[in-house]
Amino acid sequence: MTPRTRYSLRNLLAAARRGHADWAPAWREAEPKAAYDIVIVGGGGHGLATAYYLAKNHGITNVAVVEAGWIGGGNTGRNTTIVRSNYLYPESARLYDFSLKLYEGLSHELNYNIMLSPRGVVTLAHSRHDLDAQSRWANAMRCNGIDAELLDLPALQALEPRLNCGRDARFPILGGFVQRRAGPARHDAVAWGYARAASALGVEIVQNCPVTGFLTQGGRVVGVQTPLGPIRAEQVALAVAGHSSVLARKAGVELPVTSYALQAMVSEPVKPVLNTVTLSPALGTYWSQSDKGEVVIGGALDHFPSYAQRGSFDVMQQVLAATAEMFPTLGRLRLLRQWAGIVDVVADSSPIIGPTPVPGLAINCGWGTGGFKAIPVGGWTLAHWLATGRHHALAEPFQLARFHTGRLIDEAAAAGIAH
Ligand code: FAD
Ligand code: PYC
Repeated sequence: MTPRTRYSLRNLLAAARRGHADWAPAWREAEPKAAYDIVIVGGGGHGLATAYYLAKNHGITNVAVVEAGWIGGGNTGRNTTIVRSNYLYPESARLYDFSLKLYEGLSHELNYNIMLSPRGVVTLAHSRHDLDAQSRWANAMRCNGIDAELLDLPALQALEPRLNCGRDARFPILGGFVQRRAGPARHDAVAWGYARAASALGVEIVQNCPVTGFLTQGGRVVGVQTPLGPIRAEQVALAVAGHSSVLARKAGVELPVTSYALQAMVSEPVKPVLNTVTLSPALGTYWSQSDKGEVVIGGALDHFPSYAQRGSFDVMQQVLAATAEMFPTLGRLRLLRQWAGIVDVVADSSPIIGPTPVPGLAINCGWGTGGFKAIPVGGWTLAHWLATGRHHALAEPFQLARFHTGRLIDEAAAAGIAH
């Protein structure tokens, strides 16, 4: 044993005895002040990223993020971490690819390893119709300057050798396509990285503080009500995902959002068995392997609206049956955990970013099953609106007003897991 390793072992022992007692907190835990320039409701990725970019891009630091539970405890810490920009329409392609580019530099930007792993996201085709739709989809991506490669069966099998590509499979595969720049990232790290960086710039993070209502004056929102008392603000921004419609209604805003449970599960950890993230939109199921070795298996939305954060048994059963058919080797694994999050679904499967009809109240919601990948761009563009009172060009098409003008951007087909 070298002197150096002896020294580190001594340090390790001392650290084990001390526990976490003298660790510096990554962000300051604040008691709310009476007033801020901006209060952001919801300490998920979108709320925290909004706070960070307000401070970083616009120099606005008199900001509080007010979170009902713990930061990242909502969908941001419950998702299956797929980051991709393989959308169909130019508006979405621009939005999600900007986000992917921010993700590509995020570990460096935040000085926090978010473990982005561009291992490729594969979408499977099970029919002639799927193949035609995917050719159009991949070609649209390339026209929008985003990488996409169509895959025939041998290419697919080479990429993912354990995938059941047999002719006699219950769900035969005809081909697919891959976005190679896409892949998973560590979800908690995204929340913690933004929280730490925002806090370092002066943003206050208040946890265990549910917003229960709004302060209004002359028809304008001028703050929020909480169990810790009222907090005044020149502007309030909501980033509460599945709770958006409930909370917005308290300010008199009706949102075209329906909330559903979306579930996922992980197996016991095993050595590397999956190379990519693979989705079968037709089966409503997808698979990847975490860096710890757990096989991550996700399913489609529950069939009915709900705020019960657990996910129903019939979806789980269907997902596991599809898993055993598509990856027969995975059929022998034991499940370790199953969980769900409440996601905010909008009719055209696209987000809502910007003002509401009530002055002083802005919103970021409607990401449904797919907003983890959009955390950087959601934060960037909402911060732009709050700081300047103007839409960021990327967010302009995604206003709430589109439900009046009818200019919907229907991304249901590219939503990965439909929402
Ligand atoms: P959240 O992270 O949910 O944060 C909202 C916060 O608001 C919560 O912390 C909540 O406690 C808080 N809040 C609610 N009400 C109040 C209140 N009254 N006062 C104060 N705070 C409040 N997306 C992808 O891109 N890729 C994926 O692979 C993917 N997989 C998914 C798998 C599952 C199982 C689930 C559930 C979702 C998945 N998503 C995925 C979707 C993604 O997780 C969400 O779109 C994204 O995390 C939304 O982030 P957010 O910050 O808006 O919401
Ligand atoms: O947005 O890629 C996605 C996704 C897949 C499963 C759930 N969300």
